[in-house]
Amino acid sequence: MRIDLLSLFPEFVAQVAGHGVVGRAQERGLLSIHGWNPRDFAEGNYRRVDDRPFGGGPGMVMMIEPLRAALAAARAADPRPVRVIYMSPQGAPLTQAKARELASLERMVLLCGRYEGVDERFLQAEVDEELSIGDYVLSGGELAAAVVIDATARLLPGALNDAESAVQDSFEGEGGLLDCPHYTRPLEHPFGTVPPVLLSGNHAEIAKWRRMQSLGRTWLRRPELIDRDGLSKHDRKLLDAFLAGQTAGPDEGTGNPPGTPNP
Ligand code: 9D3
Repeated sequence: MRIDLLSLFPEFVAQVAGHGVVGRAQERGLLSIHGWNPRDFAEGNYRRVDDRPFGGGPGMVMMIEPLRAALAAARAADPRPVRVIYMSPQGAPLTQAKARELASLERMVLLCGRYEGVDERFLQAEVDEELSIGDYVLSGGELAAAVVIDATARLLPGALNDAESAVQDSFEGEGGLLDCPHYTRPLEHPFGTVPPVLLSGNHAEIAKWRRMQSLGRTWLRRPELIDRDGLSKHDRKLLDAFLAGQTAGPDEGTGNPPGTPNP
């Protein structure tokens, strides 16, 4: 996959994308990221990329021409058709399903706005879709583009190691439940004990406990992700057992999550 960034700070995004899974995907040749700075395509001594909004008001608006020229250069750098995405608070929310869709593309352009935004005529003429990463205010589209790149790159075939893929498969297979709690050494610590079931060696019981934790935490923390009536009979029993453990009284100081049987 090839990603072209249109940004006044393209090296900022490339920096974020140089580490971890995304960096490795680039090293493995699964992904290439190319930055284009509209400032390099701006005319005149001042190389203006923004101007005051018609109608007045605060802030500045990114001008059409530097963006148009930068996008034309990005398009011309590769013959394959490209999806042009504007990172914008007005966009559709990024979801895992959207990340999967984007990971299936051969190319995309991520346009990052600064100031108050981009001249609407450029968006109408050149942009295929707008994406937001959530309902909070950022200072520009660059961090949002980095999020899209991260979520997308890890879905490219070969980007993850076997261990990482196993985790991801189970997450996607669980239909969007939250993860269960995790523990590692030391076994004994002033902060609490480890749920005994995890030390039992009984893999069926461990899987059952983890599933119960995932169901219970999702129910408590993100109820909109779970449809109790849509659960299988088995899952409904696990959720009920979790919730019964919730109200069964103190955990006797173990600090274990609710639903963990005390020995
Ligand atoms: C304070 C400025 N706001 C005036 C009412 C509008 C505004 C303009 C530009 C708010 C944020 C931004 C910059 N944000 C992005 O470019 C952005 C973004 C975001 O802020 N939140 C979530 N997703 C995204 S994607 C791009």
